[in-house]
Amino acid sequence: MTYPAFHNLIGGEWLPAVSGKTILNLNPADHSDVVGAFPSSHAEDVALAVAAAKKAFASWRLVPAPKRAEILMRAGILLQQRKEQFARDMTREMGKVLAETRGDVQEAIDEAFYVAGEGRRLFGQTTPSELQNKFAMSVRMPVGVVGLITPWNFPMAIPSWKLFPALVSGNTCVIKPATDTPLSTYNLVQTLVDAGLPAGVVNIVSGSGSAVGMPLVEHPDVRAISFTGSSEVGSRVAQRAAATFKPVSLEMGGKNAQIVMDDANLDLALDGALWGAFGTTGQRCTATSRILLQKGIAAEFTARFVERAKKLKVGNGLDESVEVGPQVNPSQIETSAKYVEIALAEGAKVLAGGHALTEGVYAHGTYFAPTVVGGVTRTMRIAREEVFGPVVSLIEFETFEEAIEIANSVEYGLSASLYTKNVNRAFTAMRDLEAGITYINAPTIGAEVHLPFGGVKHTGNGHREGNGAIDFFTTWKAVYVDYSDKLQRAQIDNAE
Ligand code: UN1
Repeated sequence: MTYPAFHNLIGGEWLPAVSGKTILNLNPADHSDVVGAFPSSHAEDVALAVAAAKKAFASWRLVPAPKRAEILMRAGILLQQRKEQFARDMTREMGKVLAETRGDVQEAIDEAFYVAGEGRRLFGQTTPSELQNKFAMSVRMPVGVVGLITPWNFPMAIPSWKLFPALVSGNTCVIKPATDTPLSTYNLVQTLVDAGLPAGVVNIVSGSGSAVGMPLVEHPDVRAISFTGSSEVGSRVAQRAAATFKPVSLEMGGKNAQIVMDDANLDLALDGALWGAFGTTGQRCTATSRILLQKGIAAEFTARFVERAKKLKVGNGLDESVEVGPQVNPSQIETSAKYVEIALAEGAKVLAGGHALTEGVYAHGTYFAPTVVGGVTRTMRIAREEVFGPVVSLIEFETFEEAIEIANSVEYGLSASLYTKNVNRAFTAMRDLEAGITYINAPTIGAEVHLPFGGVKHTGNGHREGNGAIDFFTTWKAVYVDYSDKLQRAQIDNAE
């Protein structure tokens, strides 16, 4: 079988890894389908890319921000034209269904148009000086070369969340795509190049986290790191980056809860739970991983939810009738299976699924049946640890206060949702749920690009993507202009 070979993008040139080695990108729906060979890069490739980015920074930082933004605007228009092809490429390399990969490309388009507008809005402040005939202001400056490390579950949207705000702010970038899904990053960056991005402004280095990610984190000429991935790896990234005082933006795990109150619109709550738990095969940081059910509706909700979960059509995401695609790779299947086992050992019950699908049309892919685990209590591991697969736990509660307490009892805090018709409870939940994103009468997934995206506790370290990313990718400079023509000493000459 023949398949294309892709190279790293360094200083505007497509180059193989210095090692000459490659990693195969396989279709998770059918492992005999090879999407392409991508470079297996190492520290020496990272060094070349960082040097190219450093060189390009000298001129890119001087391009007026509205002009930088025009390139993003053109890239957004090109992405619209290429949406269908890029969605198909993404389904082939990542597995999620076409409707969702179209959504992923759409999120990059939305981000392009949103951030392009920011090119004329990189506002600073002006403020009175304490001295006469002196002017004071603050100006946003780019930070320099930034390193971007992105995950496989949103292979175009998440790179766009990082690349576009970094670029409009005047930074140059080295991006390491996830090993499972490099093609979508290539498609995105090729689009930026076609839109007029100068050589060296964005560089791609493909390879594993240890061989490429860590050298990028440790490189002395990289001024900031933006990482999306697991909390375990994020913690290592932050510790390594601390050695060179790099700011790090971390977006990590979740254990998101949907709370359903007795007074909720049950049909709506069921639709939301099904989409939140099994959309993207459960492989979103925002996925619904716990459904908290008030006693009065628990039995009916459980029966109807289980019935619908069992009916979901699992298969190749390129088939438009399929609702749930494969998991991205065998190790994700192992994690799902492991958590089912742990849940059973702790006394929970599998109400639907609970196993990999390996027969017939599933034989060549990595499929896991949509899984509902019932009888879960808040202390079980399945109720506290991130699974990142199509596995959801049902937990029952008596009172609203108890529901909030259970929702908040995990170490993560990305997304949370409450279904109720009671406005007082809705506002209490908006205040008290420990989550960076909170939904009322909507599922835990579906954040829009122009709001802050990120979480509290072990989900993040305080930074936000979306509305907030430019704060990370710029640094403030305070500027004073004295037009008095004499030495004026602050805190001294103007003192009483
Ligand atoms: C992620 O789960 O990694 O809010 C990102 C959402 C999407 C982004 C998810 N817009 O579900």
